Amino acid sequence: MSRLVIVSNRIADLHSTTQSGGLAVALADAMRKRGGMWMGWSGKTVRALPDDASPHVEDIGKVRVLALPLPEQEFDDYYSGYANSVLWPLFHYRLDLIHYNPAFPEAYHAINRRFARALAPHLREDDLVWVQDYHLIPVGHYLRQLGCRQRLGFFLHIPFPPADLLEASPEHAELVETLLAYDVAGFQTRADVNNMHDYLHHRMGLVPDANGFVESAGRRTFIGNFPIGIDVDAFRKLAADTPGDVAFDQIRHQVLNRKQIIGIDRLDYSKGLPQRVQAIDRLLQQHPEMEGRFSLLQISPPTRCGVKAYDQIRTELERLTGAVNGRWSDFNWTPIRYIHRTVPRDRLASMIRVSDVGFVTPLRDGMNLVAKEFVAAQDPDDPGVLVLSRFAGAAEDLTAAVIVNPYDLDDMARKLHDALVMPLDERRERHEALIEAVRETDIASWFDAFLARLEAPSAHSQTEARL
Ligand code: ADQ
Repeated sequence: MSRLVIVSNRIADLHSTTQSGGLAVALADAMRKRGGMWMGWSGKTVRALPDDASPHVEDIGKVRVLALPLPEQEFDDYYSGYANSVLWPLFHYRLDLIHYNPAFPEAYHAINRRFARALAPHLREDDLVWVQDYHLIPVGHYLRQLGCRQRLGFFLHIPFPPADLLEASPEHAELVETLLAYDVAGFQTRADVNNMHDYLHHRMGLVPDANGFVESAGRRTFIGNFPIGIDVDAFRKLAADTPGDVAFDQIRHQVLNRKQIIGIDRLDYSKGLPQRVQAIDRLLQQHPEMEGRFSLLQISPPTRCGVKAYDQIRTELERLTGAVNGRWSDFNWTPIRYIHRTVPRDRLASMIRVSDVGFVTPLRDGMNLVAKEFVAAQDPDDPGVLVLSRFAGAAEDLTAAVIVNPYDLDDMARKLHDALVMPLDERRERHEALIEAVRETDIASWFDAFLARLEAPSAHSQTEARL
């Protein structure tokens, strides 16, 4: 078995199993079992650093960790700058929120070059290298420049936008070209793959063959979708254990005949949080009889603080929540409970299980693991209802959810009402189809399918085959 080398901006904590992010935990588990090498930013920035700085090397169990410190200013321009103020809004179709500065792409490339230079001397000939996400798109290209002939794969966790939008970036051509340095370029959904194909075809004259390969500069790159998922049984187990105070809250809701809607998202403008709060307001306007009959529990930890668009979305959400609560609350009921911090995973899972509706309404999302966590956590005998935005990648496979358009408040309010009063038979029927889909696209199948593709001989580039 070839050694697997993961490259990501952050390295998951391989010592601990109590982290908050589902994906980081799942990847760390897989690496602990399989063994391999993991390279990422060390979490530390320093004033100045030579271009060929070496990473700190540490063996944790079967995993060799390469932790790279990065220079302060360059890191800021790469991370808060290009990655999160240019690529994130651009790839989430939000051209209006792009904040561009020519220093950003420069730093982005400098950091990607640093990653490649620091990694190359540690690679073995038959390693499988798997680069994660939008922070590190050009790493593969720089590894190739250094003469690396290993099989290289890349997975994009966020959406890939249509060509017309991508072209708003001055660097669109080189971003796509650097993706073609990999043997496998993986995306979340069929829609993302179509967008990539469309760009290749209409902007570069490259047409993928019937097996999904595109050939450019003597290299064949497989382009395909690998929908990410969760560890269904682990999450289900986590959810089944209800802490006393969560159970008490559930009983209180039952006694008062009150349903609980739950929303869980980083406080990000892509998640459609203001629209969600406005939909609650619209529901109460359309159905005054629902006053006191439900509440929304919104859990949104802070994220990317210091980036202007994130500070703005926080202010907007707090203003809207205050306004809607002020308008509808009574002395013994508030329609929205809002928690602005990270919640331990076991607690989060049990809060999801005791909820009647999962309200997942991103304006655009690569996949959205919360939608899958909601399905996994439900009691199959008395399951809650998933209300899901059509613009979440998860909607491609979770077609048995109640699908909404987050830009259409009337549609959201109407369907949220349907979800709150949905009869048990229909809830069970939908849940059966949903849990099947969530199992089919779980984290193990994502991991295995990507690696199988990367290992497949057909994924080898012609250049490599000739050498
Ligand atoms: P995210 O944008 O972070 O991920 P998501 O897929 O929903 O979005 O994953 C968030 C994870 O964090 C979930 O496991 C959730 O339970 C957890 N989480 C959220 N709020 C929390 C809180 N308050 N406390 C504790 N845990 C919390 C990116 C892409 C997604 C893609 C994933 C994986 O934007 O589209 O699905 O990567 O590829």
